[in-house]
Amino acid sequence: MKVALLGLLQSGKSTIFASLSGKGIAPIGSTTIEEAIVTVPDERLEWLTEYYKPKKTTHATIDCLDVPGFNFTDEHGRVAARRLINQIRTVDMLVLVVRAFEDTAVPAYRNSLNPVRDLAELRTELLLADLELVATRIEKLEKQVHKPTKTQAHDKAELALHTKLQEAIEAEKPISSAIETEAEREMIKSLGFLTQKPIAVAVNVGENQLEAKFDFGERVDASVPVITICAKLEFELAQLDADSRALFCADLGITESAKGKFVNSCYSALGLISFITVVSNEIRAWPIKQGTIAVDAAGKVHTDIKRGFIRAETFSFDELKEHGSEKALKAAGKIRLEGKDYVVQDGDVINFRFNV
Ligand SMILES: Nc1nc2c(ncn2[C@@H]2O[C@H](COP(=O)(O)OP(=O)(O)O)[C@@H](O)[C@H]2O)c(=O)[nH]1
Ligand SMILES: [Mg+2]
Repeated sequence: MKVALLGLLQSGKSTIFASLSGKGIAPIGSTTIEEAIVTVPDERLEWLTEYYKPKKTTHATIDCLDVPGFNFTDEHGRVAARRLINQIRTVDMLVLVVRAFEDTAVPAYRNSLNPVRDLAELRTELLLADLELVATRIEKLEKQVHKPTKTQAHDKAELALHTKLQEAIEAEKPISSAIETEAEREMIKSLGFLTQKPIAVAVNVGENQLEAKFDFGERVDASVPVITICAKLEFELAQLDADSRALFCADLGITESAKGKFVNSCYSALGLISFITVVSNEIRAWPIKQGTIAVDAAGKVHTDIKRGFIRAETFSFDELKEHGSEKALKAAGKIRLEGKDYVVQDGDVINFRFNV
């Protein structure tokens, strides 16, 4: 899963990226996209590792991109932003970072601090970038549909779809709101429209705003996760060892790490949950879409397991923790044998039975 951190100049993306990845902070003015693998924290895996003592524990990971800040206030900045936007069309989702922290040492975008306006500007620019792509495609298709080629019927359908998408964007609606069928989704898949992707919003707050809640009103759909992070503080915390970090967090009243918030917002925006396998001395978490059935979950682990699927021996992590041991769990009848169509739940610990 690939996630891009996007935002206006100096909103704190690189600082957030550094605290998530443990890497250094990209210098201000950098023009290249940085990439890092972020481990998904999961307390359940720590507990299971303690219990089963496997040789290896494998966390899920998120591939994270730090995209240089956009500056739409001049032509040079707009050109640079457009180039960067076209480089991230294959990512799975966007985390839009907006600045809310006050600091006279860091110049504010458009000379004033205004997270609501900044988010609106960012989203408008993403719409414009998609509009440009739609317009180019329409221009090409309009020529193509008149030719009696094998693809003529498909070209006509695609032209109709793009015309609908253009109308949506002109009404300031994201592409995602205009897609109605799987066939439509398939037709535009390779174009990578940014406003078709799930988003989360990360508000970068000051140290005195840790408790602040941000409401973007109707500008942000209720389904979009909005999180607050104090990037500067998180970066400092990331430099400490685990014990001192825990002390500082307790002192500051921080109950959830920036990494935890960030990962949860991504899982929520993408509709992901995790199941866990404990096999051949390895404990591993597997992210899947909510609603995935057992046989497809098996396919994530190995195509052979999917093909030879017999049953999914399943229990929930919470129940194991509650009963204290697998033996007690079994005695309580909490270990289930599920079939192919069982809808996998978050925190299921699954042992797939299969033959090949
Ligand atoms: N006071 C304060 N400064 C911050 C915070 N986050 C970032 N900064 C500063 O803002 C500037 C821009 O941050 P950076 O992460 O490079 O922003 P980017 O352009 O979005 O990547 C740097 O000088 C940071 O030290 C924060 O939470 N509080
Ligand atoms: Mg940066």
